[in-house]
Amino acid sequence: MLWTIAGFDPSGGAGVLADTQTFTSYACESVAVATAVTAQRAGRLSQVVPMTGALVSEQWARLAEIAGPPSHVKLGMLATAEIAEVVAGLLAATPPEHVVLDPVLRSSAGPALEVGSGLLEVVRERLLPQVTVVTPNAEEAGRLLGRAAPVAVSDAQSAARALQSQLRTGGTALVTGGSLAVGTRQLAICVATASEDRVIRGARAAGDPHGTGCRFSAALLAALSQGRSIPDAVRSAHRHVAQWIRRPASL
Ligand code: PXL
Repeated sequence: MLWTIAGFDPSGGAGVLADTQTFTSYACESVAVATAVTAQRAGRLSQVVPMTGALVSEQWARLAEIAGPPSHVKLGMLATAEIAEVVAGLLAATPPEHVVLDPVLRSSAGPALEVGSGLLEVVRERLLPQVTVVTPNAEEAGRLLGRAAPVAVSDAQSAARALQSQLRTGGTALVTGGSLAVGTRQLAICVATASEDRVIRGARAAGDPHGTGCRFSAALLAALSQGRSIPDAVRSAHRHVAQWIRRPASL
């Protein structure tokens, strides 16, 4: 059973709907805890209303009563420092086998999702040490490290290495996203594991980035839950997202 803790995007482009769709396409069962309700469509996000920390905790508790504590968790938009604190406490109480963090700090659709003050600090101090895989894009990697967003692949690789040292022992940091282009047709996913640095290249699909980060990290968790190695899971998640970008869009 895979868990996603993330925001609700009614269009299903990003957030919990995107995550559960992705899990289903890997034939994984899943449940979802909503952290915020948004009003948006691709390209226009007009409102974000966060849940309370108490409501997030209640959702988690009811699920745990039927499913037991989670073994595989994906964290997406946590929306507020209060929610991130609650989630950090729940993870610490029963540490899951895998926690994949997609550190949503801002929406690609605009400033409406600029997150509550203090969230960055809670993510850095309370969540990163509990995470087994973190998947920032270049901008998020820069914010997490308090440095400029990496532009060159070599800078992204050193950012991944710096983040890896802050994760749960044995964790993996990936710096990913379409901004890390290699020529016009490929992109680089910079991977830092406990034992090595490597760049995995994938096809660069032209298209709307909305929801790609959510789907990448959800696919990664699904592939890891099926026992795949990190490089295999990364390639699989990349292919999954590239195919999704190329889909005939209806919304
Ligand atoms: O892609 C970032 C993101 C994550 N989660 C939710 C969102 C967005 C961007 O709009 O709405 C719920």
